[in-house]
Amino acid sequence: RPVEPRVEVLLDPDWASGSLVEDVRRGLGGLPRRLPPKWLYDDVGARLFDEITRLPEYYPTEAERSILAEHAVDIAAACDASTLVELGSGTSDKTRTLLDAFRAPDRPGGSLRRFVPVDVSDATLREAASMLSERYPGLAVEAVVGDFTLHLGRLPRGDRRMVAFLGSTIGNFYREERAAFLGALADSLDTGEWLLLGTDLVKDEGRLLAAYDDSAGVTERFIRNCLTVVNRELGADFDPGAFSYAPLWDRRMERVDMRLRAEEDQHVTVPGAGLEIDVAAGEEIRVEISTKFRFAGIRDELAEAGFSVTQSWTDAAGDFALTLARR
Ligand code: AVJ
Repeated sequence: RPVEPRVEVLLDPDWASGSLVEDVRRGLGGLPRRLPPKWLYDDVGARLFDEITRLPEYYPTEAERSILAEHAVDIAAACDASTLVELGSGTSDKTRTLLDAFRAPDRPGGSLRRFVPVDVSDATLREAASMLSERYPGLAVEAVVGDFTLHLGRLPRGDRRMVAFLGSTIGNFYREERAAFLGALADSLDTGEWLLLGTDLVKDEGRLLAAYDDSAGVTERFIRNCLTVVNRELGADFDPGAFSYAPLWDRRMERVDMRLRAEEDQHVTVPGAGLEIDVAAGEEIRVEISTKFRFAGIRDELAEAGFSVTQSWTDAAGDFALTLARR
């Protein structure tokens, strides 16, 4: 009989609405207007993102998957972790490749004992957790419903852990946010514990822009969906059709910057946040950035936070990197 997974809930039920109100007040109330990308992922947004990962132009998902397929065994052999923590685990799709390698009976460091998936989506997490405890008998699955920007200090301790942060989600953070996040992550780990970081790499501008401005228009719908989320959750009256999608490659910061541009002057009320704003034609809302990395930068940022890089792997085309680092 499979062991039931343990699920610890660190998010209070009001978290989503509470922190959305703050983000909207601060981000849409001030200039330049901003909305944090975590509000892109309601049910509709999560489905659209899933669609993005299957677009011909969107290479990162497949690139990371191929690195894992090729090198999961090497990664498992290069570290002595007996607990795997995955931040933003979602459906734990790619994780299975890692788990297979870490669970192999002939793994040099011994078979993995525990898996800790962390995600904000309670339902997705429970489903993934029970699927995994059935698939890996003897593996202790201790799921955490939490926000990895808030709850790093409350992850289960003991055993030697490896934290996996995949998908280049770290690219969503601005430079200062990245430093704060990596610093907090380093603080939450003990000496000798591990980080496996997925990062998309700097490449040809044409391919980068195509990946975030696909011909089927899925990315545009995904980005514009944040206005629908604010309308629904906070009773706002954004007219999503009055905004156009304006992605750009910021050469200096080496990031794709996804923005919505107002096509006409508009007055918007957001009752749930006690906010009224005038958005002038041409004004932009910054919704998401996707930073692209270089090896030297990854190494330096990790070092600054207190990690030293052990090894990196890329896909055959050199599009994406997985970096193993030690606290
Ligand atoms: C989930 C943050 C990795 O930046 O590539 C994809 C999100 N946004 N297309 C990325 C995203 C638009 C994605 N991450």
